[in-house]
Amino acid sequence: MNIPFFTNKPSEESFRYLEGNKPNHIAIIMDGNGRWAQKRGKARVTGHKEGISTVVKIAKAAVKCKVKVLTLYTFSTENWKRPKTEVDTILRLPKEFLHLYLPDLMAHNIRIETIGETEHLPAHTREAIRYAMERTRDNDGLQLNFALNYGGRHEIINAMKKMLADLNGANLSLDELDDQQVSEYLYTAGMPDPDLLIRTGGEKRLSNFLLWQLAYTEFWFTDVLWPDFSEKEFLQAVEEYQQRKRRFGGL
Ligand code: V0D
Repeated sequence: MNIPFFTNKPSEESFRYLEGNKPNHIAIIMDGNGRWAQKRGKARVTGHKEGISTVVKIAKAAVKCKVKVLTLYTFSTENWKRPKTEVDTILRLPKEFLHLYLPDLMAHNIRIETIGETEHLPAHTREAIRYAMERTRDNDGLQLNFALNYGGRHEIINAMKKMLADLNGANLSLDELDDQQVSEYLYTAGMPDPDLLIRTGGEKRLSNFLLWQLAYTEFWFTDVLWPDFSEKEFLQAVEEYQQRKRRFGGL
């Protein structure tokens, strides 16, 4: 069957059919980088480096689909448990990414933001991120969120602490506390909840990602490892999303 939304060969042309039930916010767990490298007899870090080129490819695909927010799980609070050399290399990737792709991001009007405990990252990583946000802050196309040193339960605890402080300081009253209020205390304040979550690399779990925000999100899983993930699979996920009916708990 030929589905009118996308042709097999992605081109600017094929996007004119993309309409209706479009996802505003897509979140991705970019898994399988280490395994991609190991399969080729290379060090795991080779896979992480390969993974940054997929990031820019998918960001551009999201721009084409007119997605407003793309949130990528880049470094979890659990990732500190990995071997030190692997962690050190990963923490240098933001700089490498910007060196290679900042002009491309600017040309596509992409704004970089981060969510997570970025203040606990090494100074050189924080500096690269600060520079990225500063340079792209006037871009009003796609918002590209990197979840860095992010953990979903930690985010909720952090929100609870801020809420309790506001409660004590009488800036918040118990009766006005509802789910919209809680959302305002999360890192994602002001953003729509993700419509679609994609996880590459074959695992089917959340791994502490966006626990609150994914309450009604549609999930899409693939065995494809992140360095092999391409516009083709991304469009397939978006298209399948467009054909799903969302009920938000209703009928
Ligand atoms: C490793 C595959 C881009 C998944 C992609 C510090 C894991 C490559 C960034 C990045 C990582 C972050 C902030 C920014 C610009 C780029 C990145 C990390 C890991 C963790 F402003 N890729 N990337 N950051 N990987």
